[in-house]
Amino acid sequence: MKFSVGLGKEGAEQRLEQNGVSRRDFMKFCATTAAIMGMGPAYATEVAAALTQKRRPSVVYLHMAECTGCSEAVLRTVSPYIDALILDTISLDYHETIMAAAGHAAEEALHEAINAPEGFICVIEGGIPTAHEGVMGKVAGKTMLDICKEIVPKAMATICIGTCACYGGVQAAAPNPSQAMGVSEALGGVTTVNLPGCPTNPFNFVGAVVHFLTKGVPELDSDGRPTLFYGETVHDNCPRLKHFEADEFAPSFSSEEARKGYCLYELGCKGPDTYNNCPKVKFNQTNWPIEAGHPCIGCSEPDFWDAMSPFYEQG
Ligand code: FSX
Ligand code: SF4
Ligand code: F3S
Repeated sequence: MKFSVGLGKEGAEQRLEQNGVSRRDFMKFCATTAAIMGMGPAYATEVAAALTQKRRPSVVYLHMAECTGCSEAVLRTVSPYIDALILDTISLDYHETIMAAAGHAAEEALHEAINAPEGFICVIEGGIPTAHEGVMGKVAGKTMLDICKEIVPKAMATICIGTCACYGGVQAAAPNPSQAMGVSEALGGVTTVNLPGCPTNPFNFVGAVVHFLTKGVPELDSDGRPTLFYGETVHDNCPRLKHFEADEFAPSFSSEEARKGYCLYELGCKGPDTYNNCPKVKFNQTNWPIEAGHPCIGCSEPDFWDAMSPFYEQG
């Protein structure tokens, strides 16, 4: 079962227009994606070509233990309608949250997609419960652990979307009764492209897919994160950095200093220890935690939640 059919460049642009994405919006989106990938404006045309290519990669999107916030972040984006772009760029053959098929029809779609000769990209959202051979997390009568063991080795690449799939995330918070962990760890160290964040910024997802389509697997750091998106800390690019350097800290959320944009370090900010591009990319190209007046809680780090809490104090 497919959500749409590949029609080539003109067809893709037509479909996007039908979804309210004008060519101008589309090129703006491509330029933003190029910038996030560390490329100049000229690269936008290559991004556009990758996003409208005739043969779109088949994607199997699996849900494990999580809150579906990452899917929501991708699907609830505002202008220029990243959801339409993503759904148009990839051939999403299996996604439990949004696919129309259910039961045996859904299982059949999955079986077809993972055995297709042209191959597929596996996207995983959520941690893997591993206690008692994984029985605490099941889909269609199989443990999440067994589903991953079966599908991940067959994929051309596996992208972990969200901190849970990358490292366990909220599910792995102490006392972690299900022994939830990230995909790589649960499968004995298999290589995954990790896009942490709770949730992941949809632009990092699009950027990773475009990178894969144009240049292959991006360079990864020792935690499996593309250095393109996770090469600098939140603190490195924070607009409040000048106040940090001048020892100007907000003593409380309701203080005059907080209103003036002073540094949130004394209110628990984990930005200095957190690698992510939120200050540059923002969510919905609109805002991000620190600009909205809330400290970074370190949501994209491998040891989030335990090592980053308590959120409102420095550890
Ligand atoms: Fe939720 Fe995604 Fe957090 Fe996890 O996000 S926003 S709990 S990273 O896997 O759905
Ligand atoms: Fe660094 Fe956080 Fe202060 Fe920003 S608010 S300068 S990230 S400590
Ligand atoms: Fe997460 Fe911190 Fe960004 S909490 S969304 S990494 S600012």
